[in-house]
Amino acid sequence: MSDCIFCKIIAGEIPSKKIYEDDHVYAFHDINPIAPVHALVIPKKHIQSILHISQDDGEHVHKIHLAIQEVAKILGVAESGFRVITNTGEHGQQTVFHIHYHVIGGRQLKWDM
Ligand code: DGP
Repeated sequence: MSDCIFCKIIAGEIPSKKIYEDDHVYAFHDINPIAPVHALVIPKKHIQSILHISQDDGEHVHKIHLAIQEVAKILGVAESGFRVITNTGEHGQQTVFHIHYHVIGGRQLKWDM
């Protein structure tokens, strides 16, 4: 989508700090981290939110989870643990409407972060 900032990041039109990339997934550091580790893992396919995943998106969803494993290992939080969050819609405080998985860790997290 031409007006989507995450599509522009995937295309290299907006700079980002890449952590991991494969055919289906791009992962990069969040611009506004809330913890020592705060990555965003996104499908290269533009999917608006968790509510917009279709029956045909199984490979994207699978590859995102495998990429999250890789990101956790690369950033050194696979052993200590981390949290994965997908904000959805207004009450979920979703601000970028290209589905993304926050990978947060590097410190002890509480339920209210
Ligand atoms: P959410 O509230 O779940 O939609 O989170 C969107 C996240 O995206 C937020 O934590 C900040 C991050 N973000 C927004 N614009 C950019 C950008 O241009 N670059 C990077 N690296 N992160 C961004």
